[in-house]
Amino acid sequence: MSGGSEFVVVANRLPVDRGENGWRRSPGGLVSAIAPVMRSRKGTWIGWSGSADEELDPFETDGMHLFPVRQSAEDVELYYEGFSNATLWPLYHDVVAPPVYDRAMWDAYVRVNQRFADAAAEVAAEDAIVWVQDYQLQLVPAMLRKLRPDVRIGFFLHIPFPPLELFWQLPWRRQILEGLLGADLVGFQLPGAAANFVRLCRRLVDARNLKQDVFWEDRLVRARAFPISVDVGELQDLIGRPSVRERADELRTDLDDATILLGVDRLDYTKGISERLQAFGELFEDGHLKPGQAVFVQIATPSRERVEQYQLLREQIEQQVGRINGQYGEIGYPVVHYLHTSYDRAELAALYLAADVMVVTPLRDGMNLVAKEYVACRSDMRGALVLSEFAGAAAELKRAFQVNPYDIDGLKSTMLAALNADPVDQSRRMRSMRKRVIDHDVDRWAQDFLSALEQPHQLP
Ligand code: GDG
Repeated sequence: MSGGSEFVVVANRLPVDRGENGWRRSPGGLVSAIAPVMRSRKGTWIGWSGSADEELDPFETDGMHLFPVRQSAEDVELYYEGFSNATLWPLYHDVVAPPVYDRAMWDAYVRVNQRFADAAAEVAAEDAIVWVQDYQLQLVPAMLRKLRPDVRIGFFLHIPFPPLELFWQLPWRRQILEGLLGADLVGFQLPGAAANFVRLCRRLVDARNLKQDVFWEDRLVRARAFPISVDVGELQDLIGRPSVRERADELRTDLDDATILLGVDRLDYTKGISERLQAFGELFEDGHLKPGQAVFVQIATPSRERVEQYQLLREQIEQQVGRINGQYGEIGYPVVHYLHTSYDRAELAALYLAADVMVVTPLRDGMNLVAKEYVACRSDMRGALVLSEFAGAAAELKRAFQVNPYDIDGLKSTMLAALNADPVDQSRRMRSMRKRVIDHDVDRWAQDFLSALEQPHQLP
């Protein structure tokens, strides 16, 4: 049985959100990079609508065919909040929080992955290209291959792939690995992640390999790095708008022309928010900064609010912000502005334009698009980027002020260096980082992945 789509994307979420006037395309680079390919190739996007227990027929929006996959409230709890976000997410991010290993969560993960694979098998045309996204769907490649050996399957992991020594903890390590090996091409953010995967294939399932090509069940599975990027065109359009520039000026005025340090993150324990606030507070304690002279704006977008670790993190960060402001702020001059909310893209662009120092200090991050967005927005060649060595983006943004986020003294001295960088140094660094981001935007990422997937590859 085959369907009519030559090109199929399978992702946990559909690329749309429900607005007041119906469905709207979700913001973000992945959707805008893939949308043109979807249109030109009669593509279908398979995913969940975001509401539990919702039965939706396939529909069309913004020139894309969408094929909703249902999830019950129990699936959301066990497969999404559970196995995806309480097991895999911390395990793949250097176990910065302890992963939960729960058999009922695993059973739900298998069940929901099968549902996605069945949907892909139903909609894919003969010899179609199917592109599966991310850690929630690692079993889909092998499940789909079993149903539809004719299709070409690509998989891209947006988060890090851990070293063997950590992956080994997973009670279902073999099943996950064999799930991924169902793909023809497995894409990672960094070459190191691809190397971790290949090493694991050798050790766990005795697969032979030639460099990054793995031989598995009479097939060739290629592991490669494709660092994801941002939609430079969209950001350039935003910063060109007079309203965005006016808003950036207004933000600076509202903050009394203090030096602005900015953090923009989902409220997630991998993002190193607490470490950076600790370091910033100590700069006041040590007398390097004075209230009114510098201010930290931390946007913390609500995320995974039903997962316990995230609830604890929120309490911890909010207490910390209160403590820092109580200790170092003055009337009219809080030192940290903490905003637990999400903004539209125009407001984010205005914040990027207003920020003197962008502080991106994850403890581990697959890539980190915020760092690249900041660089893409600074066509004025001003501003400085403090960037964790543990963000995938550090491999490309070599001229950022790089830092080990676990080292609080290092964070302090690096923030100070970024704050005090002279304009010539800032502009040299920014020019070099911008070249990289502009030459390697998200369109190029999607094209590179898809052309590698479509390349003929046979066993030697
Ligand atoms: C995963 C990986 C990898 C944030 N706040 C708002 C908002 N954002 C946007 C940012 C950025 C995106 O969300 C966040 O992307 P990141 O890459 O920083 O982080 P994750 O969400 O953890 O993403 C990561 C990425 O996948 C892609 O492969 O880079 O390593 O963890 O675009 O601008 N957008 C809006 N309002 C907000 O308040 N509209």
